[in-house]
This record gives sequence, C-alpha cells and structure tokens, in this order.
Amino acid sequence: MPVRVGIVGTGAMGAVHARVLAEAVAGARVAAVCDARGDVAEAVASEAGGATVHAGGSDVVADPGVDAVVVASPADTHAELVLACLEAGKPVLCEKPLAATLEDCRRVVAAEAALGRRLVQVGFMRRFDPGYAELRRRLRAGEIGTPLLAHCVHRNAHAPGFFTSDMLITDSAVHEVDAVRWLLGEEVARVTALAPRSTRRVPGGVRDPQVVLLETDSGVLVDVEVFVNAVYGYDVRCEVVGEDGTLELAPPAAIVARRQGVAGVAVVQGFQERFAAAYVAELRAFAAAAARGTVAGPGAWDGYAAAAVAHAGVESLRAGRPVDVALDAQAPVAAGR
Ligand code: ISE
Repeated sequence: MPVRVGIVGTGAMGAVHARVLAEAVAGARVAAVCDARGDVAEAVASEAGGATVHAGGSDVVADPGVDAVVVASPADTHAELVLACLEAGKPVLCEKPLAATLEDCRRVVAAEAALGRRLVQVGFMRRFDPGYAELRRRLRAGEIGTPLLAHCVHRNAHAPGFFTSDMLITDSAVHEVDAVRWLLGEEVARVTALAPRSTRRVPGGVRDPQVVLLETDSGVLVDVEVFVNAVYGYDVRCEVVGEDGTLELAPPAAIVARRQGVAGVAVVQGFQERFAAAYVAELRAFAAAAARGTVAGPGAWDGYAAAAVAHAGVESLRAGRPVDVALDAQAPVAAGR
C-alpha cells in the first residue's frame, strides 16, 4: 500500500513536493492538499492524480485517508501543524523553519520527546544531495584528518522583493548551518554576521550580501558568503579544510561549450534545479520511513538548533558583535543522522 501523503501549502515548495511524490516516489501518493488559494490547490490536486482538496491544514492532518504530512505552508503555521501531526501520530516533513520562533521550536522538540518516537523530519534537503552525502562520507572516513575550517558560498540569482536582511540568514544561510552541524557532527557555539556594502539591486536597508562566521564547539571556523541577488545564477559551494587536505563540493556536472573564441558552462538558475536529486531522495526517504511509522534525516532537534543559530546570526548582524548560541539542555529524541 503506498503511503498516502497530505500536503499543506501548495505554493512553490509544496507544488515541487507534490510533483516529486506523484512522479518519482513509487511508495507514496498525494492523497490530500490544501492552500489558501483554492484554485492553486485544485490544480496541484489534479496534477497529482486527483487528491482531495481540503479547506485548511488541520483538515489535511485529520483526514483518515492521510498517513503522513508535508508542511509547506507559511512559517508561522508550522508549529501548530507539526504539533497536530504529533497528536495524530502521523510522520511529518516540515519545510524549514521548524517554527517561526525558538519557543515554538522548543515546544515541538518537547512534544516529540514526550511521545518517545521520531515523527518530525525537517526539510534540510542538502543532507540528501549526492554531493553533500559523498563529502560527509569521506570527511567522516578521515580522508583529510581533523577539520579546521570550511568555506561556503550560497548565491541566489535573485531573491523575492519581500526578502529582508534577516532572511539571508534565517531562510538562506540556515542551510549551511544545518550542513555544517551534519558534516562536522557538532553544534555551532558562536555566530558573527557581517555585511559589506550592499548591492544596488536591493531596496535600501537590505544587507545583501552578508558573511556569516560560524564557530563550532570544537573550534572549527566556517565562513559563509550568502548573496541572494548575485544575478549570474544559483551557486552553492562548500570546501572543508582539514589537517591533511581539503574536500570540496564539485559543481554539478555541466557541458563546457567552446565556440566563437569562448569556453564556458551554463550556471543553474534556481535551487529547485540545483537540488532536484536531493528533493527526490528526501521524499523517498520520508515515504519509506513513514511506511515504518517514523521519519528519516534531520529531525526536530536539528530544526531547533539551526533556528537558534540563525536567530543568533540575526542578533549579531544587528548588534555588530559575535553572539553565543544558547541551546536548551533537553536531550532530543534523536537528532537526524
Ligand atoms: C530558499 O528558501 C531555499 O531553501 C533555497 O535552498 C535557498 O537557496 C534560498 O536562498 C532560500 O530562499
């Protein structure tokens, strides 16, 4: 029996998840959807093979024809929907952030811990990207010795007009925060966020680009350049520097075109294209785990820890000084591996 998945929010990410589930995840089908825009929900339901369209997210969660839930609605709805899934005993894949506030993240971590089983997966899809997975495998195998530094670049071609200085950290660089925690297997202890002169392509007051410096518990320093209006394309890079060498994420395979005296490769333009394989692997892992009544990959604690680091980064940018990350001592049910 395929896992019957309900999707709350069929905007950009929800629509991607619906298409991937319908086209690339044999063990699952889209059973129900909802969206504030009913016409959008109807279109996604139809394209997904005729899913039920509900009026609201709580209806999707409560639907007895839904075994597992994907939450891709606005961030301020995530906590209550994830808590409802925990109450219903349904595995949930929640797009980042886990919740709009740290307090709500803590509530989700505590509720899952009280349940005593993992039911929350957070949408840090880079953990399912083949390149990042290979980088982690070889790092954890000791190929470059003890990690000392890492250099990350996260460039979007363009960001939506509503993007704020804070969102460069909470919505974009948060991917590097999770990737660093996962690659190195430790927490981030301190964050320093800085901003050079800003590009003229953003409204006044928006600090774009930014440099976010992460310091881990063991003293590894990670510099992250985040630039969400880089224009030329979508460009994500990661190089870990160890005592015996470096491991660097190679750009996706591309064709080099040489003609009329010019040689070059096309640059992908968006994260859906760059991480297409990661989204498929993420949903396949979610569906396979949901069939066993649990989840895979990054969990509630990872969502909370990444949010805590991001919030410290926002505070650092505003205050102009490093900010220590304060994580609750409560042991998570199980951090994602
Ligand atoms: C977006 O929300 C994502 O998750 C993308 O992976 C990231 O590259 C982009 O900057 C975010 O806005």
